[in-house]
Amino acid sequence: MRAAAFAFAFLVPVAAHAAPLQYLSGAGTKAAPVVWLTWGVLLISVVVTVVIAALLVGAIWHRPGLRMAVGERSTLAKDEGGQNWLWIGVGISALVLLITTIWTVKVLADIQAPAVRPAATIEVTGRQWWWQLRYLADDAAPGFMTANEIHIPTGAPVRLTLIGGDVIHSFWVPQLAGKMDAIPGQTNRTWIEADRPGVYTGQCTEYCGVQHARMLLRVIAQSPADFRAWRARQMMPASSHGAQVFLDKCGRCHAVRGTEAAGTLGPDLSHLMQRDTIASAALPNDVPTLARWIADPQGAKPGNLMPAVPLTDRERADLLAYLETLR
Ligand code: HEC
Ligand SMILES: [Cu+2]
Repeated sequence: MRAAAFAFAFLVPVAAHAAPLQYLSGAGTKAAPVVWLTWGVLLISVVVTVVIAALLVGAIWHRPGLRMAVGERSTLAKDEGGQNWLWIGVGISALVLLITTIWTVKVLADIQAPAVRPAATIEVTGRQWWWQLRYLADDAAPGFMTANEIHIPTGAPVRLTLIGGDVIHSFWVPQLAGKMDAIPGQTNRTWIEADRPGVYTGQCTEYCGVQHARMLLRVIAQSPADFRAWRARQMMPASSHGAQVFLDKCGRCHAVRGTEAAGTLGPDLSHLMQRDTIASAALPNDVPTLARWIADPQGAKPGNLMPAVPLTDRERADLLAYLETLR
């Protein structure tokens, strides 16, 4: 019992802290009631388990059959109080279940829709094996595309519409919101909100092929001013220096705004260098990693849908220099 209490008091928070996908702590108005519910149900479950274990041990100990087994004569008589105890047990169980059910339904209803108008709407398309992001145009800014790193302003809800681009994926950022599937041919709506700046890691939670495990995403919550600045930078046309190689070799799958490269099979690269990671948060975004990625995408993330494109040394160098300008 002491050991269990110790585990609860210390190990659970430690584990929650070390894990990249934390679900025992939240960071926003949507997450808060869910986290309370999680801890509440966890606690109730522990209490129920302990009570049942104690009753079971007590029952085994006091059972006449046990004494019989150790040599006494059976004293098993008609157990008069038994029926009452049965009903008390059923009543308590039903009450506990009812409380958790009502609590769950209430939380689901509370987080159904944001209380105020969302600050932005983002169409999130799950693809093998990355996330395509389309910020929809609103009064504040025109729309644009990006990938894998969802920037949001703090303290305001952000509406997400989820689509499956090829197979079924599932969107989950545990510190901000529960899971929701991204299904081809269907649009699911959810929302997220973060109350403090930070990077919240998410993960695809519906098995979707060989690189499912490396289909992460990151929600980057920024102060509203930082978010506006980021969004403004997204609107700048991408520099076109050295773009010819890119257009020839990569443009059928990747888009760079303001150029003829308009492919959609791979992530939009207009402001590639503004992302901290590539390949759905599987790799850091720096020049050596980009060079390795372009030379051997299959070595870096086996099975992903980008082929190695044959390039001369000169083309490779120009291409990398060009990618570095995509800020
Ligand atoms: C046949 C289509 C195709 C071609 C051609 C292609 N790519 Fe890709 N590329 C992809 C796909 C698909 C991904 C996403 C891989 C993943 O994360 O699973 C990707 C990912 C990337 C990424 C990581 C972007 C991010 O934010 O995660 C970079 C950088 C990139 N490609 C650069 C290039 C360059 C440079 C070329 C030309 C030499 C090129 N690609 C050619 C399909 C392609
Ligand atoms: Cu997936």
